[in-house]
Amino acid sequence: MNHDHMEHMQHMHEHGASFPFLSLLAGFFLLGAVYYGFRFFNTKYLTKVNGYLDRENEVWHGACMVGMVSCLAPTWFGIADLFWQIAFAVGTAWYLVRAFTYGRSLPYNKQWYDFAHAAMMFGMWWMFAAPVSGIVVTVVFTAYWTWFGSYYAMRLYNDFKKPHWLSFGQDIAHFVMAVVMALMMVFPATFMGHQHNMSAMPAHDMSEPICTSPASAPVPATSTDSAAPAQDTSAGHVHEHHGAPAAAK
Ligand SMILES: [Cu+2]
Repeated sequence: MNHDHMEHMQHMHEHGASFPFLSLLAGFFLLGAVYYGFRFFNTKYLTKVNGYLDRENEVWHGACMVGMVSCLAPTWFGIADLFWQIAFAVGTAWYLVRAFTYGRSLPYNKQWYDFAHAAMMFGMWWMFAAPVSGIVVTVVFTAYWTWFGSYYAMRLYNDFKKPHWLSFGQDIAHFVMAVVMALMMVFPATFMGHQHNMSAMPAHDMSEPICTSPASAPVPATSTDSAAPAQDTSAGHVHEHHGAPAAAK
């Protein structure tokens, strides 16, 4: 087996394995968006089950779900990064204001819920903006998402005692989001695989946002999933970019 062939197999493997993984995750969050859409519109049902209505919660949770889809499968909707940067900045501010004002007088609410959601919005904003980077950022966000995920793992466990699809839906949505976010912080390159040729950037530039739409970050033709097999037929020079960072961009 020659070197070129091995590289070819590696190439095929990347496109065969990473693409469905990210798409499946995106599909999950798309379901989450549908779920929060349902919650938003079925006000009577929600009031009956929960005993209260909080439509801004449904809006912002839905935004998080669509934002996750945009991050994992940027071509599905083609929403610009700038949109999410603005939306999640507003969301962060929204929950901070809420935490200190009217959120405190909502009988079903707790102040720490609003802080947790402000941090959730901030985490989403970070995915699309990533103004600075470094080990401290990684550790802080990973710690936050691990705490967030653990809390919802506990709630999922409790869901089995008194099952209801509404509470299960919100708990699984939060839990999976926390797990994916924590993994994104630790393995950013894995989650950029859909848009970038992973092996072309072994030392991923940490200052680059993990979530970038195709519009704001045009990718080289060799990185598109559908075009890949056709380019693998020549004598082997097509793969030079794998080991040569200078040729990658
Ligand atoms: Cu929430």
